[in-house]
Amino acid sequence: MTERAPLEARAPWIELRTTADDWRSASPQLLENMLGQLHLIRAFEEVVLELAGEGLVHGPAHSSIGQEGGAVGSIISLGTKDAINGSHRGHHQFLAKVINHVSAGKLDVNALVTPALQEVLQKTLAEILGLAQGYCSGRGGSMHLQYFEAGALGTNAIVGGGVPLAAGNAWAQRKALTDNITVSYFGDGAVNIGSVLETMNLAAAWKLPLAFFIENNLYAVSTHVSEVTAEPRLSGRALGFGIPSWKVDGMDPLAVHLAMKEAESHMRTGKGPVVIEADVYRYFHQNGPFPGSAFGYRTKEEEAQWRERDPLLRVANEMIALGLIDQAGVDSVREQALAANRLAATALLEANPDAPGKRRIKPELWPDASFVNVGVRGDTSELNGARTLEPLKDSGPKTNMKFVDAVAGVIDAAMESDNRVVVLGEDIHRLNGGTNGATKGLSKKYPDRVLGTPISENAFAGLGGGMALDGRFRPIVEFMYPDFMWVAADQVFNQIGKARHMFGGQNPVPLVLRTKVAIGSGYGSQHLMDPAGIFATSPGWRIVAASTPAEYIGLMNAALALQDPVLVLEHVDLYQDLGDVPENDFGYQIPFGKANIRREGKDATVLTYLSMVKHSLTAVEQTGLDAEVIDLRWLDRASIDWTTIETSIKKTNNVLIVEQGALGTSYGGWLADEIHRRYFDWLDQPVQRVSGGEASPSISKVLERAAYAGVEEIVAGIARVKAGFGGTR
Ligand SMILES: Cc1ncc(C[n+]2csc(CCOP(=O)(O)OP(=O)(O)O)c2C)c(N)n1
Repeated sequence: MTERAPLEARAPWIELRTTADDWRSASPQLLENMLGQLHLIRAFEEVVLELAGEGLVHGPAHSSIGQEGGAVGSIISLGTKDAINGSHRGHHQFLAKVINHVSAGKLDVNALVTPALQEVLQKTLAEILGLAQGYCSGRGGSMHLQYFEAGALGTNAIVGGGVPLAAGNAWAQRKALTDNITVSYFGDGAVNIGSVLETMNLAAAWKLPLAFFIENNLYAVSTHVSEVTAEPRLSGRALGFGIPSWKVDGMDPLAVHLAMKEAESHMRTGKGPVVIEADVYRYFHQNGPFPGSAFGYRTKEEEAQWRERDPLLRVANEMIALGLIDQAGVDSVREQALAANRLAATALLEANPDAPGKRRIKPELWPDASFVNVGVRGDTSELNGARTLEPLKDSGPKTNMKFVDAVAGVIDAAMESDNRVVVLGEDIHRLNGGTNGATKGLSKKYPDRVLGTPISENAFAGLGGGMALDGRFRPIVEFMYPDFMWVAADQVFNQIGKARHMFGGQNPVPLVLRTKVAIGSGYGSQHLMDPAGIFATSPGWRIVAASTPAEYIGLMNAALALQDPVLVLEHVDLYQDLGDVPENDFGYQIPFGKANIRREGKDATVLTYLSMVKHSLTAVEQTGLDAEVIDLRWLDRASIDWTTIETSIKKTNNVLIVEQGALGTSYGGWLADEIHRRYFDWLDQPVQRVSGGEASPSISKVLERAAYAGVEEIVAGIARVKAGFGGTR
């Protein structure tokens, strides 16, 4: 007979409800703070909806009206150094956190709005309207509210997208030996997305002080939670990851506060993450000033029932019952909150001269259109004064070293000299340096800064992004193969690449992402891409690619010094190559934005990078063409060396771009386009290109070789260039 024993989850899962005793024991100041915050936030969003109704809010305005209790209850006890982030519906969390910050956790209901608070309301409203005086200079708007100094890390328009970033912040909180915590807010809809679930696993495995705060308002746009999951008690998700979790009535801010206090003591004492699910309700539709019932997915009766349990009413009534305030006092709080928010709006609006009776945004408050591209990346001033070296031209003493040892060596040196440097990726802590030996020796020397991750590229890339945004640590993230960037695409491109610009251009994102191109290794269709083209056409990223060990050292050092995300490309074909590197020197940088002319010539300019540099040199020698071979080294559009390229093109008047990978996602596409635009008059023929074919390389050796470009294809490319010379040479 089979034996069957019931198993129990390791972590507790409880529902917390308040009693009359809890209200009696709550400190009057706490309740006063709650009442003040709830009213300030409610009135703020009412004004936002008013403006949305007048057509003054460009884009969506997702109000949280009705569900303020979750944010206020959970944030009210947090300090400035505790951090939060949130989703597209984040006005309430942002305001609660910033109000805490500027009021030092103490509101006076008789004089609710201090000048500092008035400024908060105005700057937040200005941001939502897209105005220059907003917290993110108008770049972020309603869905990207960030005020770092207040511990508001930034809200996020990708459902679940902020959660991995919060994990990075939580990692930094703990690693910096603080007991500060990080809270990530998201909705019921986000509970079903990979970013959240991957991060729950990672945070639990690494015991991060991170609260996953679910605002369960029952609807994702118009889809009811019960339609999309078989377990609509969403805090139950935590059990699968060994995370303790609380379910609480979010219309009762004190209940949320008490649950949070329990959760805080868990997190602050190093026990790891928590999940809190607050049942809340948004009175309005997904965005805009109409109720959800107007769109037919829920009833007016349901809305009325939830409104009866309004969190503002709840706190006011409990306080009245306790004799802490009377109705006139509550009315005064409401009036003060409304007046302050109206005043904030008035400061930003004026009568519209073209539409009598209507308002418009004061024209002088818009950002200048010339601000559009400022801060896509930083200004590189952080590299000023760095020691640079051109190691292939340097005549100092040299050591012969394998490329892969240069990778491990320079990371080792960086970790030795800067204990902010942290390395993370799959298996990098084992196998004598990961799958290729590129992190050899590091886990022994720096066991707490070499982090072997779960197979969760989206979560651990985002965690690196969160560390970078936080700034206390310098992550080097490894993707075992470049194609895995698609798995992590949200964090890589929507979050890490866009963060600086989206939040106003000031927030550095110093993250290094290493990956190896493995074309030729037989790993097939899903492992063998060259990602340079995708990164080059995505905002925010810088890209470096070394063709020799000595240049790798200098490029990695520059990448680590930069305040931007930098993709550091490697190639399996290069790992075993030997090259001379400066003796006992892992500390120099390759000059920023400088290509390297590897062969001077006058007949054609060959632009290439990574392993294709050596193949191009071979091909040029085979053909006898007097070509100038330029190793680009810096590949992104902001760092590429136009001076060297231009000088060469003006000399040769012919260009061949050489890359190894597939045609569709190729790097050369944008570069050829740019060269045509910049140097059309100097070109004797269209830019010629060598790349792989349309197919991603297959596992079959023959088909793989047919799919990518090598020496033969470069020779053929050179022949095409020669054919284009015409009769003059
Ligand atoms: C990855 C992603 N998918 C879809 C959307 C479009 N979208 C924006 S908000 C939303 C609903 C989110 O619901 P929930 O997570 O419950 O948050 P709520 O709006 O209820 O606060 C959707 C589908 C998005 N922004 N991101």
